[in-house]
Amino acid sequence: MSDQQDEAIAINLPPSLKASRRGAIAHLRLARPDKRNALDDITVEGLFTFFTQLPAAVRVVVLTGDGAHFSAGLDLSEIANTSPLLDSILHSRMWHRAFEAIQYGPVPVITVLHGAVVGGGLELAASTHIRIAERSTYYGLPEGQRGIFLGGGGSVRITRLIGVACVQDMMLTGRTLDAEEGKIARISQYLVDDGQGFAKAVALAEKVIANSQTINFSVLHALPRIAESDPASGLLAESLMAAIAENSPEARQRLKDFLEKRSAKVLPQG
Ligand code: 1HE
Repeated sequence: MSDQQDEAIAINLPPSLKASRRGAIAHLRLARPDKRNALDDITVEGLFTFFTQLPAAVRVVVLTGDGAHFSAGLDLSEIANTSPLLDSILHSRMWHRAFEAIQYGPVPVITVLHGAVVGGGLELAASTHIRIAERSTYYGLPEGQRGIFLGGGGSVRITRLIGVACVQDMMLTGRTLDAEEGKIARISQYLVDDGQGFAKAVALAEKVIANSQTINFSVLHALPRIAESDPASGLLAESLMAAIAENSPEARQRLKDFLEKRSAKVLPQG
């Protein structure tokens, strides 16, 4: 990534989101640090716009938050006044639509976490594929204390990541997890020192880009659905996906390269 220039991405985004591209890596920033990257409607809609309008040249997205915190979650000022029940349902469904566009979007998303990763901020992070936590990171679900419930898919995605019991503890007691606890709980796959998250994300992004697009697609779209289906259907879907993948021209070439000793061996990483 180092010898390439940042380019603008021609997608119309709200001021709370900033996007740029360097080669095949897009960098999307939550850019509302004065409100601790609280997610208001315009930002959530902007996330949907971004992930549904990505240029084809983008093969991976790195998501970060400006300022001292990744995200303080839902912008509470937007729900402070009562609204008709249906509006609240549609509001939550709007979040679902945006985060679905991330989880089942066109490319893998690597998120760099730091500071508060709270409520809807954690729901956003949970809809991405790889999470790198810097040591300053802490996780909270203060919905319980605010008298509200999860609404951005956390009941499904966060419980699948860390289990119902852990989410219940966080919501009932207001417990926060620090970065190490979050790694043990499997919120983040990586834990790095403060300030190191972006470089780590770029290094991982380059590995992701080196894969075949068929494989990245299957890991994003087939794998989680197979994991959630009944075992018999899952096994059949796995066989179908395996056949599609291994008969792709990319796989043929990669297998030949390995057998003719042109590609790297699998060695432990230091
Ligand atoms: C906000 C929000 C917000 C900050 N909505 N405005 N989320 C929460 O319950 C977390 C609430 N926020 C906090 O606990 C703290 O702000 C932080 C620990 C994240 C950061 O503390 P700090 O001292 O750095 O900042 P601050 O002084 O608290 O906040 C700076 C400004 O951001 C301030 O506004 P200002 O006009 O007085 O400068 C805050 O009001 C504002 N701010 N967080 C609105 N969340 C789809 S359902 C999801 C449900 C949820 O996400 S519930 C979790 C909500």
